[in-house]
Amino acid sequence: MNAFETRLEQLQNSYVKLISKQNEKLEETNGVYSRYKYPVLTAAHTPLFWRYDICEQTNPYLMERFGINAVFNAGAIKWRGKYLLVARVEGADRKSFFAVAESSNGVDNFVFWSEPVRLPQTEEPDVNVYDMRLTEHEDGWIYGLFCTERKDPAAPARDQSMAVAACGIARTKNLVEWERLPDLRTPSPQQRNVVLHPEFVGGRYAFYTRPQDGFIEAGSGGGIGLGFSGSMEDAVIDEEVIIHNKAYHTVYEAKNGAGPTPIRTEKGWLHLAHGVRNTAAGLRYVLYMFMTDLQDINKVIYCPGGYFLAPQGDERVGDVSNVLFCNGWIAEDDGRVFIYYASSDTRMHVATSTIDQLVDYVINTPEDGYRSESSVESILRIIDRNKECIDGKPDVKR
Ligand code: M1P
Repeated sequence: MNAFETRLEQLQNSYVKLISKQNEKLEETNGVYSRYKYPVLTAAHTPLFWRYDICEQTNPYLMERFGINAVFNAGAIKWRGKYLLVARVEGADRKSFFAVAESSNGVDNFVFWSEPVRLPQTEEPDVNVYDMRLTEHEDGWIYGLFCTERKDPAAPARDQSMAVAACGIARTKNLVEWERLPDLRTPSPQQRNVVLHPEFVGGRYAFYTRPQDGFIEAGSGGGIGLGFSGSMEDAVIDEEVIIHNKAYHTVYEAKNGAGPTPIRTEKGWLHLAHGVRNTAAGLRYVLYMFMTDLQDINKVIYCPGGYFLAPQGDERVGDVSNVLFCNGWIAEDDGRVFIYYASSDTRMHVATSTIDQLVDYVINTPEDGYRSESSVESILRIIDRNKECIDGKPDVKR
């Protein structure tokens, strides 16, 4: 074998080793969910065919021709028996695009489909697209709502970072061919983290929104909003009502945003969202949960205090460190839930739980009392209950 062939074989061997690796559920758990040892998708999971020209004549050094920087913030869906992630794949050039990866068991061996998603454009082409939420709507379509980012036309020449974020909409029946619809129009100047509710509400489409004044700062906007539109072909929301706002001294003090499509349970709609606060080390993104009423989806009926999932160990470090973000989960008919979350804008992980565990967590975790004294009171209530429970059982450890 010559040097080219040897290198190609090495590349192929390490790729096959990576996509064949079995994941391991971590033993340590808080009883609510279990994490897994290895990320389910990374930049190295992207096919060699996308990154390398493997013709010796045109690429004698077998150089990478298109670098991939990160794979993160994936939408998720169970489709024809497979677990699919529609990942945000970010090139070395900073541009993101979408690509579908599939697995047979949802926890390992995710393999990308042969080509990235060919996303049709609107009259105003996207500069950057990211964070697709997939919703199997009762109208029969699978919708992908995502952020489309374009340069702010009002940006002065000295500022090449000013952008406008809006909600792009595409729909599909097979996750291969996508129909692009006009971007969502709302009263807010910018939108990110928009999620489509899976059912009609009063005959209309319902959207969870995140109004914001500027590109990064939610500003006077912020909070998770709810708005309605009679159509998806020309989706317009006239009024956004905030159903879960940012709040002082919480994990969603600076901003928050809806995560994946909510899951219907007997007790209410389960929501997973991200909350952001500012620290001396920069923004910290964690995941939190809440539940809304089945009949009145703008009514939050339970909201456990604090975070549900926060960056831990290696998850803390990446391109944008100290970030967990989730825009995809899969609820199985047997009650299992696969939560696909990204760490530090770099890689994808999975955590598993069940509907019963998540509902129990949401209903029985004390709410945020907004003061240290209330936290102590919550602990004292648990201690009191434990005292009653162990009464006459001398062996129980305190
Ligand atoms: O870098 C962290 C996240 O920042 C944005 O989320 P939000 O609009 O809620 O602040 C998004 O760009 C997201 O993709 C990113 O993971």
